[in-house]
This record gives sequence, structure tokens and C-alpha cells, in this order.
Amino acid sequence: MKLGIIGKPQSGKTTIFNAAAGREEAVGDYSQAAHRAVIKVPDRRVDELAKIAHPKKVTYPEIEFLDAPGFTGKGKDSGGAEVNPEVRLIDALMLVIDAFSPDATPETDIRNLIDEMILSDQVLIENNIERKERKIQLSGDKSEARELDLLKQHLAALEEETLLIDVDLDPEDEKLLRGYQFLTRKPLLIVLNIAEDDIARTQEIREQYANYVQPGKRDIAVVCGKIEMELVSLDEEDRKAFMDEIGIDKPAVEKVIHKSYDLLGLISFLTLGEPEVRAWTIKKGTNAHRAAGAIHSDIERGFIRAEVATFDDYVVYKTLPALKAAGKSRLEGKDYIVQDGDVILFRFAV
Ligand SMILES: Nc1nc2c(ncn2[C@@H]2O[C@H](COP(=O)(O)OP(=O)(O)O)[C@@H](O)[C@H]2O)c(=O)[nH]1
Ligand SMILES: [Mg+2]
Repeated sequence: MKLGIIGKPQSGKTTIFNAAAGREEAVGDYSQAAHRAVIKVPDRRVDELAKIAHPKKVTYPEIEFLDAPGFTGKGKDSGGAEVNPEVRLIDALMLVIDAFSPDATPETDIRNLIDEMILSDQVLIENNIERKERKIQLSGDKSEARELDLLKQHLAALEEETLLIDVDLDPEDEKLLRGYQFLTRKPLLIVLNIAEDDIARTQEIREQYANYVQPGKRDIAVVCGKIEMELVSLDEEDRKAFMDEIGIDKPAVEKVIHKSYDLLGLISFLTLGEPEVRAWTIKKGTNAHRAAGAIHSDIERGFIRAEVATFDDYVVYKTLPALKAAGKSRLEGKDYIVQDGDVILFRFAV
């Protein structure tokens, strides 16, 4: 799963990328270079289970971040220039907004970036409508008429400034259009990059922008990228002291990572044993059979049952026999829908 960081130049994209990835790419240089990193999603449940199992290895969930320059921030005046094709292939977008510089205009910038995404989808659709109409005319083949119809509906929606993620589609139609990878159909995390002096006002600022929040579609995070980037460069002790000083209890970038994970529609289930305690990433709604496949195809193929306990019960009872004795573990079959935080032992035979 991939998340793309976009925004106008100098909004702090690379700064936030560095904070999330623990990297030291140059900032403030108007560079158009893209950066990539696989980022660990901090998960306190993994840490807690590791205290119980003392494993040799601890593995966190991961998502891939792409720092993707290329948006202009000029809104409708951007001309709908084709974006970096890699951005189209991404699963969710993080829109970084300058709310730190003295002459920042965050509301306008959000509007402009969204307009730019709309325009880019519009151009893509217009080109395809033209191409499809010509094709249907030439061949008389009507099989693509439905797709053409949908493209026209989508174009009309965009012209009214409706984001495509807000257009309801039945699954068949969704499949027809999936290949287009419309930008405005992707979940969007708006990250307000605030000034150091505004950290105490984080909550207040978040509320100011609450109108953008739409569960599963859009979310807001407020961070000071500059401080966050400094935080990751410190060792644990200094970091703790620095956080105390500025009055925060954990890096805000953790929240950004968690919100990205949520917006991507991802959850984790956990496994533990002596070799490894691990969180596995699956799509919300995945059944136990498919979840087993996330670990190994053999486990999926030879699936017998899943022994499941909630994380909260696991930390109380600490072992499967104790959980069983207390009636806190369940035997589930292939169709069980795995829940976030389930601790699972798969029984399988190959
Ligand atoms: N004061 C302040 N400056 C920041 C913050 N985030 C980024 N900057 C500065 O803004 C400039 C542009 O940052 P950069 O990450 O390179 O932006 P990009 O072009 O979007 O990748 C750099 O000089 C950063 O130091 C912040 O939270 N506070
Ligand atoms: Mg940059």
C-alpha cells in the first residue's frame, strides 16, 4: 500500500517525509526530486505483546510513502498538467499545506490543490471520452457504451466541483473505471503544517478544519513538520526531554502515519511466538482464510481453524491455555471477518 505526499512547492512535503521516514533528504531547496521510503507504523500492541513473548524479532506494519513534487498550487490556472504518473498509482494522498509561514493562506491552498486534482481528472476524462466516442463511431461496437456513459457522468460531477470519491458507484461500474486511477477518487489526508509557536493551538486548529473530515474519505492532521523532523534525529532520551519541553507526549507524525493507515482502509492482526511478534496488514473486511494467506500461502491452503483472542484479553491472560480456561479465546472458521487487534493462531495442515 502506497501513500503519496503532494502539495505546492515549499509547503513542507520533504520535511514531513523526513519526519515520518527518519530520513535526511534536503529541504527548502525547491527540489523536484521524488523520495521513497517504507515506513513502520508504530503499534503499541506489538510492543505489549513483545513484553509477554520475549521474541527474537519484532515486526511492525509498514506502508510506503512517496514524496511526490509536481503540483503547482495554482489551482485552476495550473492548466491541468499531467501529474507524475506514479502519483496516479498511489492508494491514498497526503496533501501538505503551508500553515507555518507568516503569509500562509492555508484555506486558499487547500482549495487550489483540490482544484488542481479536479482539473487533472477532468483532462484525463475529456481525452478518454473523445477517444471512446471515436472508437465507438468507427467500429459500431457498443460494448463500451456503459463506460462512456459513466465517464460523462463523472465529468459532470467534476464540473460541479464534486470529488469523485463522493460519487456513489455500484461495484460493477467501479470495476469499469478502476483503471483510470482518478486522483479525486483517492482518500485524502490534509496535513496542516503549522509553525512552532502554534503547537499549543493544535487542537483548536484541527477543529477549525473539521468540515473537511469525512470518515473513510478525508481526514485532517495538524503537525509542525520542522519540530517533527528535529525529533526523529534525536536519540530516545533527548527526544523525551524535547517533547516534555514543548508539551507533547508523542510525535505528531505518529498520528499522521496512523491516519494514513486508516484512510488506506487497513487494519492489523497480531501473531506472537518465540521467534517473532508481528502485526500483519490486511484490508478491513478480510476473512480469516485470506488473512492466513497474508502470512503464508501454505497456511491459507491448509487452513483448518483460527484461534482468536482480542488484544485486550491477551495482555490480561497472557497465554492461550489461560485464555481458553477463561473462555476468552474463540475458534473461528474461514469466513470469520478479522478485526483490528485480533491476536490469532492459525491451525493448518499441509
Ligand atoms: N518554520 C517552519 N518551517 C518549515 C516547516 N516545515 C517546513 N518548513 C520549511 O519550509 C521550507 C520548505 O520545506 P520542504 O520540506 O523542502 O518543502 P517541499 O518543497 O514541500 O518539499 C524549508 O525551508 C523548511 O525548513 C515548519 O513546520 N515550520
Ligand atoms: Mg521537497
